[in-house]
Amino acid sequence: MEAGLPAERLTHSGAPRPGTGIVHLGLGAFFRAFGCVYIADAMASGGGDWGIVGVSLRSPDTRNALSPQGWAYNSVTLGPDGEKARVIEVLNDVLVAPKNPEAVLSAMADPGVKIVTLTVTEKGYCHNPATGRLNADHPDIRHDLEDALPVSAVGYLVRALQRRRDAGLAPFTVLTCDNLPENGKLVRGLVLDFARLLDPSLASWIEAETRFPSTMVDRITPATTDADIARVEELTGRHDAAPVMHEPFAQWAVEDDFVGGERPDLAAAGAEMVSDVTAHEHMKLRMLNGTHSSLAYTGYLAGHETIAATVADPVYADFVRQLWSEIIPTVEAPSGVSLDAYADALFDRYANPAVRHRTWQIAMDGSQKLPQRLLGTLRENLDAGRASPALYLAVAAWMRYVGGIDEAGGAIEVKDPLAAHLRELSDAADTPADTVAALLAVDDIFPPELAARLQQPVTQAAELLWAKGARKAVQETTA
Ligand code: CS2
Repeated sequence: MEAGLPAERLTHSGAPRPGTGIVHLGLGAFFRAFGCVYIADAMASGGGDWGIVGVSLRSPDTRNALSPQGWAYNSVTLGPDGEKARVIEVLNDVLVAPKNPEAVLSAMADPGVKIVTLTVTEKGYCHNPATGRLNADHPDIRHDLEDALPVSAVGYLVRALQRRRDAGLAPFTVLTCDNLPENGKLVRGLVLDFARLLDPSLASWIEAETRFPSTMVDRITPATTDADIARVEELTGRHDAAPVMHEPFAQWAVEDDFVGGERPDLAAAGAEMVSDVTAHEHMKLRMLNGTHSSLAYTGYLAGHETIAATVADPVYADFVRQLWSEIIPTVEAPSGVSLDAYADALFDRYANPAVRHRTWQIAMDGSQKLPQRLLGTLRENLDAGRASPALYLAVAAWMRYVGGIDEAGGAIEVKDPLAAHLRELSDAADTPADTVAALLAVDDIFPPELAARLQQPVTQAAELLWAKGARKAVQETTA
């Protein structure tokens, strides 16, 4: 490219657009780097009208960036030896829910739409992370029970299913792609909880007619930065206002349980269609997300900016291996998978220096992540009488992190729906033991019976962490 000349803008190629078969709620970078790519591949090989209408539940930024590009964007693979860009043209439109909830509901109630996919993050389900049940006191849920134009994902699902039932249409399949255990079952429970409060006959119809397959999704996708946008422009010669950046690896295991069997040919795109995804989900949530969060809190406190930088520190490389040795005894391997080989592959993925995945990004929303990433593993180890020093340290590091002050006395920008409450509890505590006691009492995260069993070992880890700092504590815990 000649310096000084503005780059040509990326636009839609003009290839015929498929009809819309999918509405996606929560159009973040992850789904554009993952689900959209699988669905583009599935259509390339098996055809079908599986174009996607994306919905942003909060901000108009993605819509504003993609609209002038005709909804096309680059999916950029961050290989250890270079970047490769591919244009994805699978979006037919992007809607901004708060601006036009009616348009979202009518898209979801369109007879051509067979599937609603979701990536709304853990907190987007408005549930109690400790129990997995709908939080009926959540302000968004209270709003959605009163008002036919919803704001929450669960509200959109139920109100759109209500329209379909009233119009005599079949329901859509609800395909959640968030990192929650048995995510299909979970969202089914939340949808039914909400529908029962709204209209019990609707709940019975949903229960009988709708399908909620569980899925395990995996592709590391750091947030796109301005520097990424500039590099992609250099790489492709065209300006893309919203590329997505991701590692080469991708894995999607999907329960093959769709309304009327209608779905894209995901297997042709490399997805594993299975009858029960629980083993895949447990393995991934505990071994990947569990270590991700552990590295994020302990690594951030030691000043490591990214996961790659964290595991390049030999002390942390040993720590993550120790974590896997504590986690693996609780994981049942999916058939044909070696958990040791899975851990080795994860290490290589973390170490990829081209993926600049910030510890701060992963540290976000810990209150919503801890139960499925760390606490289930800890409970099973406690039941079996197995020691888990590295996992206790990870929980203690989360407690230190949500206190909002780093080891050099600087402020931490803690992003979490419970941030203010956690900070208050932490500020009121004088010692590491007090901090641990106060935070373990938050029963949205820690069921009381588990909290009681965590008290002593997490306090011990916290005392080490407060006294020695994260890096030293990691080192001593691993030795
Ligand atoms: C990460 C995940 O941000 C996080 O909490 O642990 O987004 C992780 O990168 C993906 O689940 C990988 O598939």
